[in-house]
Amino acid sequence: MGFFTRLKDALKKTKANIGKKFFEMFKGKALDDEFYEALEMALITADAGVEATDQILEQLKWHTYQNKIRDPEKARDALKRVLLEQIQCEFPEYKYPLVLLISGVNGVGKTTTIGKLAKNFLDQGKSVIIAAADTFRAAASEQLEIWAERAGVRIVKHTEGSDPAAVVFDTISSAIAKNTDVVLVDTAGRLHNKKNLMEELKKIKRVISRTAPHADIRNFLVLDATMGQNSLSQAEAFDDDIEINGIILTKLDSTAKGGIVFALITELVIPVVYVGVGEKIDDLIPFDPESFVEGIFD
Ligand SMILES: Nc1nc2c(ncn2[C@@H]2O[C@H](COP(=O)(O)OP(=O)(O)OP(=O)(O)O)[C@@H](O)[C@H]2O)c(=O)[nH]1
Ligand SMILES: [Mg+2]
Repeated sequence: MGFFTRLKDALKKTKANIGKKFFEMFKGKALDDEFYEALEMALITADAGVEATDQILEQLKWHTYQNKIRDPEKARDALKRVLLEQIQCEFPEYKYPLVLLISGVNGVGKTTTIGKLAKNFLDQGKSVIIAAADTFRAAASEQLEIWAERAGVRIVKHTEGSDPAAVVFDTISSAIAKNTDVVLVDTAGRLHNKKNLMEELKKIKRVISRTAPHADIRNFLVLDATMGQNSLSQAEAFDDDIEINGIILTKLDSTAKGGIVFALITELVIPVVYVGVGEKIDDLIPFDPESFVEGIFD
């Protein structure tokens, strides 16, 4: 199955929520206040957030006015264009060696995503090593080890309770020695308001830049799409502390509120890089704005 079909599948719930409303709205009615109210409601209930919703409405009004669109059928295409414009973001051009630091609050899907990323890079012919820098609990590195085995990549782990920055140091040293292309760093789930845990993450980040100064280093934040608007404050806090370059939005398949993508990109101005569309190793796809917009329409 191609990326688009899988994204479309994952967006079924969101589409049932938002797409159906779009369909009703565009059925032969006029582009009046009632129409715009219905659009506003559709976007807000899909968690697109007030800011993105306001901008989308304004853009659509402007667009239909400029192009003298009065027919709701034609407004549908205009809305597609406006929605697409709202979530434009470029997929990063990676350079190798590449280090991806993966962080996020508890249970959002960091470890699973690392497994999927490992497979993804392997499929592109890259060599991969994983740093088990969630030393908080023993089960964490065991879980990661299963993913590493599944993907068929190396993993560096220390004992429970050891310094995660030391795991990262060892992993990068091994990557340098073996000329490995990609280092994936799994970290413990942490609440963004826990100062000491955020300090630990900053330390990991410092160790990465010190030990891999010539690498392409990216800090990706994993957010759980089912958490809706809560993920915005998480992202802001992580961004303040470690400067986030990209978002991985997981569990898009488990929510009807995929509209969160609009809120994230509009309010944070951080690109969404990948979306998680299931629990299996191939269920991670590069974010493509066009497929996303197509996926929520009928
Ligand atoms: N449906 C669905 N489930 C997902 C996705 N990504 C992760 N999960 C599930 O989310 C749960 C938590 O995943 P983990 O990878 O353990 O999350 P984590 O962020 O590493 O958790 P901690 O290390 O405890 O902070 C697991 O049951 C995963 O299978 C996804 O894209 N879709
Ligand atoms: Mg984990």
